[in-house]
Formats: sequence, structure tokens, C-alpha cells
Amino acid sequence: MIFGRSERGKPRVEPVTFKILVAGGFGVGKTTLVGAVSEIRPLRTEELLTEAGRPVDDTSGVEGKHTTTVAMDFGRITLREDLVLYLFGTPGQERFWFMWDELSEGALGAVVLADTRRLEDCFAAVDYFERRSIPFVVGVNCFERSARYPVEDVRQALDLAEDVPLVLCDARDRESVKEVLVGVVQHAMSYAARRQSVTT
Ligand SMILES: Nc1nc2c(ncn2[C@@H]2O[C@H](COP(=O)(O)OP(=O)(O)OP(=O)(O)O)[C@@H](O)[C@H]2O)c(=O)[nH]1
Ligand SMILES: [Mg+2]
Repeated sequence: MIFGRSERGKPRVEPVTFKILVAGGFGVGKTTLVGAVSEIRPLRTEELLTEAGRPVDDTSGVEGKHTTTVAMDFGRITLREDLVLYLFGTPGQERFWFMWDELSEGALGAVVLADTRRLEDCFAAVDYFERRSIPFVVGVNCFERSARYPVEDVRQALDLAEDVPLVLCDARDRESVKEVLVGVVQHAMSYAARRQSVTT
């Protein structure tokens, strides 16, 4: 039998895998975020936006957008040799929210993407994770044409609890997205540790 060189000598590290959700309103950049960091070709379930859907699918601010996620995005990123994240991007439009419960099953934490031009679109995602005690980080996706607000103002507008991290990011940029994901893992870990210390 022939063994590949890479098979020999190296102790194999079985990575810990975590599931992370990427949520937020319609067209905020969830599919873009998963695509920016995924090391496998991301699985996408995109459908074309149609003329008939125009009244409900508000693309103002993202006029270049022609498709929308109807089920989920899926991607994977190895943050460290022993730490792999599976990313599940949720559909942004309200009519697909019935899928969130299934998607959030077993999730370690979540990223709620927000766009300051329509901040209210992410309220539902913030509520969803708060109610289910799923730790989350808010990532403000900085589109070029949106005004910049101080982080504290955005935090107040979202009525976020003090311990919820809020970070500025660019969903198209791998390093920026990686930072957000590291933030989610750290936040989820300290959240779990706090909960444990309360219950023991
Ligand atoms: N300028 C700019 N454009 C972005 C950014 N992120 C996403 N886009 C664009 O914004 C549009 C929306 O991005 P998507 O990733 O499809 O958004 P989504 O949240 O997956 O949308 P739904 O699945 O329909 O809810 C696309 O045309 C992207 O190219 C960003 O940070 N800056
Ligand atoms: Mg999408």
C-alpha cells in the first residue's frame, strides 16, 4: 500500500467544529459575507428577483442586487488548525423566516449584519437571538454610500445589551469578516462560561 507523504509522521488534529448563523435584513450582505471567507465553494440558494416581487423586495441602496437567498448559504472556514466554523447564512426576506428555527438548531452563535441606511431591518434578527439566548455579535456592514455613525449611536438605536459586541465590517473583505467571526466565537465562549458559573 502506498501512503501519501502528508499521511506520515504528522499527528492528526481533529478540529472542533462550530455552527455560526449569519442573519440580518434583506440585502444586507449575508451571502456576500459567507462567500468572502468560505474556503469551499459556498452553497447558495439564490433566486432571481422578479418584477412581480418589486413592491416587497426593496433594493434601494443595493440597486445592483438581482438575486435573493431563498433557503440558505453554506460555507466553511478554518480559523485555526483545530477550529473550523460552518457558516449558515439565513434568508433575509420575511417570507422565508419560517426556516430560521431549523437553521439555528445547534448553533454556537450568530452574526447579525446591519446596514445603517435601514437599521430597522435587523431588529427582527436581534429579537430572535435575544429571545432564544443565542449569543450574537452585530456587524455593521459599511456600504460606501451610507453615512458613518459612531458605534455608540448604532448600539443605542438597536437597544443592544451592554455585553453584545458591535463591530464595523466590510462583508466583501475576508480579513474583516474573519475578525467578526473570531468575535462571535469569543463572545459565545465567554457567554457559555458566564452561564455555567451561574448554574454551578
Ligand atoms: N458596496 C458594497 N456592496 C455590498 C457590500 N456587501 C454586499 N454588497 C452588495 O450588496 C448586495 C446585497 O448582498 P447579498 O450578499 O446578496 O445580501 P443578502 O443579505 O444575502 O441578501 P438576501 O439573501 O436577499 O437577504 C449585492 O449586490 C452585494 O454585491 C458591501 O460591504 N459594500
Ligand atoms: Mg443572501
